[in-house]
Amino acid sequence: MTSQSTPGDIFADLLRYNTPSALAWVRGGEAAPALSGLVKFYETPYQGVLVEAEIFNLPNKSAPGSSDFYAFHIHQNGDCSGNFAHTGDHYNPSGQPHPFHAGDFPPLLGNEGYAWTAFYDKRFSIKDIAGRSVIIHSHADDFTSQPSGDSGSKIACGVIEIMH
Ligand SMILES: [Cu+2]
Ligand SMILES: [Zn+2]
Repeated sequence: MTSQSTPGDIFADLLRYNTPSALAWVRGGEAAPALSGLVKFYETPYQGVLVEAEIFNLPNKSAPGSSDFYAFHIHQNGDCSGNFAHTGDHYNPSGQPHPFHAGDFPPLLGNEGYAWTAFYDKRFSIKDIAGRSVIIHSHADDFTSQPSGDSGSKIACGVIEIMH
């Protein structure tokens, strides 16, 4: 009997046995001081990058109107100072509209404040995103509105650091 590995099998092994090529420690700002988490970026045997995120203490799970989805992006600048006022626009090296920015991610899904996700992404390389920021927003991304999906304020930020 033979068994063939799918990309998903390879990705599961990467998450379990490998160290990421880059990571971002994410910290909440004024609106979500208890928020913390880690986003990891893995090289794959393919052209794209495997991204895994684990986030704790997302803030507005019981707020009226909250969908419990949180927009999740790479922003241009790796500067989380000033309650994230200096992170710039979505990472968008090819001048596309939202949600075709290279920095547009699938949203986080909160579960009583906890989110875990992993996805495969061919829109950037790890060297492209080094020194930029990962941002979590207060609301869902509508994947339509320009320039950033009408996703509310920036509630958390982390700078993407290459691991050596
Ligand atoms: Cu954003
Ligand atoms: Zn975007």
